[in-house]
Amino acid sequence: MALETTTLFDEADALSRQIDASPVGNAAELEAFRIQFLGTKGLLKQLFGRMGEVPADRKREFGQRVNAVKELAETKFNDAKTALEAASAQAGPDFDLTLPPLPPVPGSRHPINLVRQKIVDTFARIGYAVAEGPEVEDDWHNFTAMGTPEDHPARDMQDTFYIAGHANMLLRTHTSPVQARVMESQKPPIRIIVPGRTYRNETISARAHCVFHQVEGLYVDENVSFADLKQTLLYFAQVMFGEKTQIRLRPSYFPFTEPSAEMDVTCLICHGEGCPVCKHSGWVEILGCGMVDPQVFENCGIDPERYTGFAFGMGIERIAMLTYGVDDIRLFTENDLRFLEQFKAEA
Ligand code: 2U9
Repeated sequence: MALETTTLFDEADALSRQIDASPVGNAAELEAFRIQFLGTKGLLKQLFGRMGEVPADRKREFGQRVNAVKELAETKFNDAKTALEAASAQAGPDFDLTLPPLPPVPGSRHPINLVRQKIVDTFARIGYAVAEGPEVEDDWHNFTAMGTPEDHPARDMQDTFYIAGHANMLLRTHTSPVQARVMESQKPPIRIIVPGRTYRNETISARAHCVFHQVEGLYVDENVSFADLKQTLLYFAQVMFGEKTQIRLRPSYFPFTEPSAEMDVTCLICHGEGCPVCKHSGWVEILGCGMVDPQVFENCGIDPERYTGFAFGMGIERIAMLTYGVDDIRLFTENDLRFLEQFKAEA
């Protein structure tokens, strides 16, 4: 009897070690553990069932020992169950393949694209055709034909991206070479609007970027005058920014136009009242323009004795910033959805 009692106590100890060693790392192991140790026919129940074999004076001690082993099993079971539930909650619920799909998230047009389209549409209404050309240009079309001589500082490596290993090839610094190419291949009248990406070796900041967008325009025919230029740009400003918009032209200089001017419009934000955007002047600069220099016509095979023309150019980013009140040009290239989604209603 004494020997058997020792064996039952030893069995309780062995069961405790077995519980310790049993794996409960996943749902299947946990369920097997429950059945083996805690189930109605489990090892703990079986050991309790042998109480009859324990002498009366040690029954209490044996009951306490088996209860301690049972507690060990229950604690291990409950801890593992909690841990598994937490892990599966983190992994998310299983997919229910019968659920209908989430509605598609509609995209939106980029603000640069919206402004470009509005400019192009405005000129299309008065007979301008869109012209496009290569972003990798030769220095003849980008600089020489446009009146920028070989020793001009704009040609410096610091201002222009040259194509390594290809002498005289560069990333266009403006869209003007497209107009030069059109004039080489077409006879006047020419009425074109030229949107496109341009490159300048600028240090990137809130105000400047090395990749930006321009729209330029060119009108060549007999008897084109500065008055035509002014009236065309007034029409443009009033369609683009509202019919009450006023314009003013200030004398300026460009290598490809003579005379040249910069055009201001009444401030898009305060409409002339004065605000930080227009620095309280009531006016904001929107574009450059002028009468095409006769030398540029000559360079592109157009007879300057017979034809005159005007041209203008504007930065799309600048107009988008003024229109939407954007204060950092880098937002246009960062593709942050929180920024881009604001233009959804416009698309
Ligand atoms: C040809 C002849 C003349 C295009 C012109 C400007 C004035 C101008 C700037 C505006 C802001 C460039 O993006 S910007 O920095 N452009 O001020 N552009 S006249 O003149 C031409 C173009 C082609 C054959």
